[in-house]
Amino acid sequence: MAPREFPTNAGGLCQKGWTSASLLDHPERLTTPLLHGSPVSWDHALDHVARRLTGLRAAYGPDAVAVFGGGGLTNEKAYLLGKFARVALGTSQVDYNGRFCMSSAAAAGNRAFGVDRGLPFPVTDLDQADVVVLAGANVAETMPPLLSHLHGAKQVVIDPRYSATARQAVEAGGLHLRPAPGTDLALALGMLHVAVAEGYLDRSYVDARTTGFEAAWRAAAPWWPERAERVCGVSVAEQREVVRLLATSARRYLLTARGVEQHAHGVDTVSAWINLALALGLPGVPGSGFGTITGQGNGQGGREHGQKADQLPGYRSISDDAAREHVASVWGVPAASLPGPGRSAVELLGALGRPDGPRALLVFGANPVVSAPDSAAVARRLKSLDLLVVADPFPSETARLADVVLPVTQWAEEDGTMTNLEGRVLRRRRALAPPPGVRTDLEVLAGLALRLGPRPDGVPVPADAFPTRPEAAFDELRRASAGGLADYSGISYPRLESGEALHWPCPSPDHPGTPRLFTDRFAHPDGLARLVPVEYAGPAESVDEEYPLWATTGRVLAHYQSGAQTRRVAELVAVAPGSFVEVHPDTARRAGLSDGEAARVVSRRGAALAVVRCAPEARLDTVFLPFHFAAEQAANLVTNPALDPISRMPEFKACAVRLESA
Ligand SMILES: Nc1nc2c(c(=O)[nH]1)N[C@H]1C(S)=C(S)[C@@H](COP(=O)(O)OP(=O)(O)OC[C@H]3O[C@@H](n4cnc5c(=O)[nH]c(N)nc54)[C@H](O)[C@@H]3O)O[C@H]1N2
Ligand SMILES: Nc1nc2c(c(=O)[nH]1)N[C@H]1C(S)=C(S)[C@@H](COP(=O)(O)OP(=O)(O)OC[C@H]3O[C@@H](n4cnc5c(=O)[nH]c(N)nc54)[C@H](O)[C@@H]3O)O[C@H]1N2
Ligand SMILES: [Mo]
Repeated sequence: MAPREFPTNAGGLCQKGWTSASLLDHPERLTTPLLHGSPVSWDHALDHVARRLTGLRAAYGPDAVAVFGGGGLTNEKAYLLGKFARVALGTSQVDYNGRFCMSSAAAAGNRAFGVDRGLPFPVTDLDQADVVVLAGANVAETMPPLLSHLHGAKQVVIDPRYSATARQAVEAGGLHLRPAPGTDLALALGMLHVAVAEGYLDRSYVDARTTGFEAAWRAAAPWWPERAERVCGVSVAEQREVVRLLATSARRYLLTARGVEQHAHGVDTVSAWINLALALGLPGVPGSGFGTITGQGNGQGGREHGQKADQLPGYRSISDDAAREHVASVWGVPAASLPGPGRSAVELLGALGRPDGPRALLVFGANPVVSAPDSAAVARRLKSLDLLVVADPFPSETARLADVVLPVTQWAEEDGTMTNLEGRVLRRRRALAPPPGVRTDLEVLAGLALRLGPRPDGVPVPADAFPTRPEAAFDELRRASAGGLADYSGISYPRLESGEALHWPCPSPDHPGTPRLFTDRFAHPDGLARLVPVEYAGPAESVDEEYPLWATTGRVLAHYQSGAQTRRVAELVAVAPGSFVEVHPDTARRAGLSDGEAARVVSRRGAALAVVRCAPEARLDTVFLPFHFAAEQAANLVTNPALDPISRMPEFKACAVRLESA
């Protein structure tokens, strides 16, 4: 399908898309492997890595070697990376940066609906919406093509900042609700209270399609909207107005993103919003719905194929015996040889180099020195490793700490598939020849597997276990996913190339795929969605005299993620040259600062440098920092590595800080 006909973004590309072509022949592009900073041949580099890995494995056992993947990797890479960890290395220690990204929405979606797919409906359904509530989603900057699907709707934006999304909503006659960071759970409880107290509960939907309402209501009953207002700062009138809009409009949607999730209680917070959606009868009803906006290039597919510590392909659990049997049979190894669940991303990074932790780390598609919380501690742990290997097209901050850097291809230079927020599998075609000297991630994995030799435990690894042809990897992924929640077995390269729009589950070659989930039943065995009772707890740390302000972090239009790529594009750097701290002018003045001055944002972990950007619409108690910048400007020098107990997602969106003049 020509990009222009593509329905999700109607051929639209954001600024990053237009300029990313300049990264393909960028002067800083890595084109030769590096060993301790010096260029070496591929054979030399891979031999060295394999020798060190086998040595560490022999001395300390397979869990001494860890793997860190990325949600930007294609499905084929994510699949083979997880398999490489479990089969070639035999380690349980594999996780990925998607843990930072959507894991709280995934966990809440699984427990409410029995399956986790960002949008259980095509994004074009939003075109007909009467009202769309966006909680913690700054789509005007993070997914601009989505805005074109919202133009017909009244928009309600729930965000502590007056974000670009909030601004365009208000200018179009919509609403902006401004809770303090980390207090959405109280707000959602207050709004559920309003829904029930004011007679908006959709009783027939709740009875027919859900279970758990009574317990969820018992938890929300003490949350009079006045009490919610005291905690989150959103007025009773605004709570009532939004509940009324959601309850009385014909076509209504509630969408969440990272602002709701990246908290120490992110899963319960997403659940609180889902409870409200269920009480009002949104999910699985044509013309209405609940959804989560995905993030990374392959945010959805990246979490389905087994690069997550607790998962096997097809969105299976690594602790489930039947799942282990199935996947082991596809892999040609005994199920008992598959390791159990490993450490989650932040815990894995925190364990590196500790006596009980991994001594070597292989990184594919992540830049945790910039993107992980409490990043100074992460850099220290990486430096304490016996061996750090980074595969990347660019010398990222993480690659700069590596013993061995492996130069790999990037998006336009290779074939593969990605799965978008609608669960739709997209074929990505090679458009350009890679620079001489670089290899694909699949070639790197195959080259390492070959050199690792037999496993110490004698488990034979099939000779063709690591195909380098993306289609061969995909065909194996299809078999591994067959029968799982994310069943790709009916999806093939020829079907995708013929232009079919295929959304998983697609269990057979003649199955049309599933653009809309939940229309008849939810994915739990009884077909019912679950409301989950949730309690408000608030951020993991508190503000006090020393650290009187909340800092929240996020994105700007011009930069992508850790900035490893976008900070190298001159046009983007011209637009957004460095970090800033968005702050109310009175709050800045109280700290002795004014617009344009250099500030230090100090937390209990460390300090980041940022230029003051005064925003009269900001909350007095909250500042915002983008996380795209590195070195002394890195927002993650201040963030709190506190984890959600279920998803193990870190609290990027709320930590206590003070401002100082720099
Ligand atoms: N330009 C650009 N686009 C991107 C990316 C990028 O780096 N740059 N990254 C991609 C990726 S991986 C992702 S995950 C997505 C993320 O997409 P979004 O989730 O839209 O992006 P964020 O800026 O992280 O967070 C969204 C908003 O949450 C708000 N927020 C903070 N705390 C709270 C809270 O407690 N409650 C509520 N309701 N809101 C809160 C922030 O103020 C922010 O405006 O974007 C994707 N698109
Ligand atoms: N404070 C704060 N921190 C955050 C967030 C936040 O909102 N606030 N958001 C979090 C979120 S949602 C996310 S998704 C993470 C993402 O953060 P990161 O893990 O840092 O993600 P990227 O910057 O995309 O890093 C990807 C790296 O992989 C390289 N790369 C690109 N394509 C390929 C490939 O095909 N193969 C290989 N081997 N390498 C490739 C890139 O050059 C880059 O160096 O950051 C998280 N960190
Ligand atoms: Mo993300």
